[in-house]
Amino acid sequence: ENKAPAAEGGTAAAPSAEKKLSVGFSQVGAESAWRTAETKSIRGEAEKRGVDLKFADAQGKQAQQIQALTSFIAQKVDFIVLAPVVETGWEVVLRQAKEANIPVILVDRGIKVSDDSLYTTLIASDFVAEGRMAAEWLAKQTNGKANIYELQGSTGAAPAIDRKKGFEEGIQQYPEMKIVKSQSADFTRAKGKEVMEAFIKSDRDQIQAVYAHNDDMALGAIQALDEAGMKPGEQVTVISVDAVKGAFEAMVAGKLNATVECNPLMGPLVFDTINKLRAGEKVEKFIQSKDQLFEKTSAAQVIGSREY
Ligand code: GYE
Repeated sequence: ENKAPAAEGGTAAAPSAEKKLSVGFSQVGAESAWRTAETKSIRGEAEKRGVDLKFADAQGKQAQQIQALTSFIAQKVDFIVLAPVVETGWEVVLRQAKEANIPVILVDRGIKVSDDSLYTTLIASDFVAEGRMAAEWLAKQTNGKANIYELQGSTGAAPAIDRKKGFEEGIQQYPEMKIVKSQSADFTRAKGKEVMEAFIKSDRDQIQAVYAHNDDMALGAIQALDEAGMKPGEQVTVISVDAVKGAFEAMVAGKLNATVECNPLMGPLVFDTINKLRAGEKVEKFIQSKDQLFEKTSAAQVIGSREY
């Protein structure tokens, strides 16, 4: 059979114009300020680096994420970036990506799979650690005695599962810290207000502290507490996670007591990681973002430097 001349030491075909790196990004949705900050960071960085980014917003539905990944595979993208809305149900589509030799980079939320070769790396915070930080802060703030009302994130999502787990571990050693009621408010401000209104209706005089898995739900809860004349940030201690701008504004106003940062500005790290993989370098299976807790006492000095 006739071999290509290049294979016999002839002149290799002239290299075509450098093909643009193509990346398919399947995003959860636009449920919170944190989420839109993450989207902005990844899309902005792709723009800056001249990457052909195909973006798909799944409106919070896993079926739409799976559809997007199937389409990225058909388009033969070079890499897939996935922020998985829930932990389970990814085996089939990730196996298809693996068979198509398309590396998958998870951002922001982890997954449960039987074979972890189905994704290359996870770039995220440690949500269990965030839950523990929130619990330890609340224990100090309340001298280890509080009736806590918990607003959980989206059912089945890694941050909701792990922030609950870490918080429960953190309060275990304090017998007088109790989670009296706990319900999902799906990471949104509107649902956070709704669920808090229900808690107030049934348990008004018992509520001493609110633990929200993200700032958007905390801000909704604060609105409900305000409308019920319950002094959030003073009579009721409120702590949440994300550290978005709205949380700093609420802390400056004295209505939110503390928030644990979960950094969404992953754009540069995502594309640096892709470049390492393209250069054949090994990357860690879990690339962890560092988090820290902010309190209302320092919010006024810090708010000006916040990027999201
Ligand atoms: O805390 C919340 C968003 O997955 C870490 O999802 C993310 C969470 C974040 O809706 O605001």
